[in-house]
Amino acid sequence: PGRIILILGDQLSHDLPSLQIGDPQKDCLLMAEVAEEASYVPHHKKKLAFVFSAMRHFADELTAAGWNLQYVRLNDPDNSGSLIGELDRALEQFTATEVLVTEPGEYRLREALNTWSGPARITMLDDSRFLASHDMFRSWAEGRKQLRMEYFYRDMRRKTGLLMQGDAPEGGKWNYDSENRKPAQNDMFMPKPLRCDPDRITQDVLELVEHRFPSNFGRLTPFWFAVTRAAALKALDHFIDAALPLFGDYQDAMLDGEPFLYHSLLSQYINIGLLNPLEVCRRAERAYYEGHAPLNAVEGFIRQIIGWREYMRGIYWLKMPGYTSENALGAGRDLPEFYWSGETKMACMAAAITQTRDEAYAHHIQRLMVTGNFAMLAGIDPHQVHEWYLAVYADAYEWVEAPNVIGMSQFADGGLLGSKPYAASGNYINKMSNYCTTCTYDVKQKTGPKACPFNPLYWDFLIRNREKLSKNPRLMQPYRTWDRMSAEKQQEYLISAEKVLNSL
Ligand code: FAD
Ligand code: DLZ
Ligand code: SF4
Repeated sequence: PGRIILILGDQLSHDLPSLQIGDPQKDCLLMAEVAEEASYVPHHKKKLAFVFSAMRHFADELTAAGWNLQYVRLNDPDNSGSLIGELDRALEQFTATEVLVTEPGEYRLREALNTWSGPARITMLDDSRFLASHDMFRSWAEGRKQLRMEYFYRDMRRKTGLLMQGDAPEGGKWNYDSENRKPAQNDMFMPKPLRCDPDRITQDVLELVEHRFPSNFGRLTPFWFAVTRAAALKALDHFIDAALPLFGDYQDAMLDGEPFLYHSLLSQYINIGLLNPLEVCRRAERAYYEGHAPLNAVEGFIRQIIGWREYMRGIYWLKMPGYTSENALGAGRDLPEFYWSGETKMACMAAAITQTRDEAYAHHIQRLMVTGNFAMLAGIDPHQVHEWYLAVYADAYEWVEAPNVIGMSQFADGGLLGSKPYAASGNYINKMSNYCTTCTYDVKQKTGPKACPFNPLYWDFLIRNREKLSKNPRLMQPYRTWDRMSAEKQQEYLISAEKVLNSL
């Protein structure tokens, strides 16, 4: 008897370890669309359609390649609703003594498989699509007083040889971020992301999602994501040609009406398995050596993938379980309703949220410095913030989302991931975007009913958390500034902040 090879919805890679060692003559593949995965958070409609359509296309490719594959659709009458249930059901049909699975990306699912008491032995394989294994990350982290991405990143550069000249980094520096902070202008020529037309399979899935999840967040159509590896490769080529050269310069910029700027929009394809992260980096590196894109762009892009992305995964597995309920600052306010409706007079927030609703996408600085920054300043319960991010983005899986939200954006892990909270007043948003020019609020006003809400909230946040944050060397300066303010000015800030908070 052969084995059952379970393939999860974000394991759509032909070089997946379990497929590499599987035997198409003997083994049976199992893929299942299940209610449990589709609703552990109320996923954005576009995300659901993306996952199901990509799963169906991948299943067809595997069948065409000669595999014996059992595919369970969400609406199949016998669908048990969970991956474990589908595994049990498959084992009733096939006599198999072994189940093979590539390690799931999320702790929840790994636990469910590890504690499964079904009639076969489970073999779990390391996910070779990541550069750093759990052991490697753990031994890197052990014995360090502080974990900092930059040092981990350098090791990943050495390990991959990306942008290396022998032992030295290309160009003499490891990091060219200081060149990557230009604000964008409205009259710039903007590349548009590659749009794919939905085929028959995708159209079926769109109907399914509309029918089964009518009240989930997000606009389902127009739906233009790539859902096959071939199309995702085209999206990669398009990004390299059209946007990579200016990716670095405008990486931190935000512009009203331009949701994508020079970003790659590749995260959902990488995370679901259609593109391999290392192949994406090699492609970008080639563009540098061919003289198509400058070093600051290519280094910055590669750092996000072999640096941040891998680092986030390492932190996740180091700290789970428990990481998603961390709340170092004791924040407890409910997530405001406008995170779902977009109905707020704050122009920057409205732009980030409506774009998230329409595209299941926002770029990094919007996630970090607009919606994330606001939630932290307002003292929103980090677990609710985490669940929102996990639901609304097409690229969101807990292993990468949680460290970004709990750690980087909310400082809820108390500084494990970042050396200081990413807290900023309206001034930062004004510098990096043009949102303030059309906003009801005035970014220059510090207090009072017309003042940009980020301004009083910034100070209120620092004062609210003074005991926990004032010893942070990187926050000495703002606390000194506060202490030099007149008592009257301080009072105005706190009263304005209270009014903002009461209105949420
Ligand atoms: P680009 O700007 O083109 O970057 C290139 C690639 O680098 C991305 O495709 C991605 O693979 C990688 N990358 C960049 N930054 C990060 C990062 N901080 N962590 C991990 N990978 C990174 N990314 C996710 O993939 N899933 C998430 O659920 C997610 N949630 C986030 C939540 C918050 C609060 C924040 C601040 C960031 C989050 N990120 C997440 C990271 C980042 O915002 C997205 O990876 C990026 O916006 C995806 O768009 P892009 O492909 O156009 O990225
Ligand atoms: C995200 C997702 C969704 C929406 N649906 C499914 C599904 O029906 N079947 C499946 O196998 N996987 C799905 N996924 C992806 C899983 O949630 C993902 O594999 C785990 O969270 C581990 O990262
Ligand atoms: Fe956002 Fe404040 Fe600028 Fe309005 S004024 S767009 S709320 S930063």
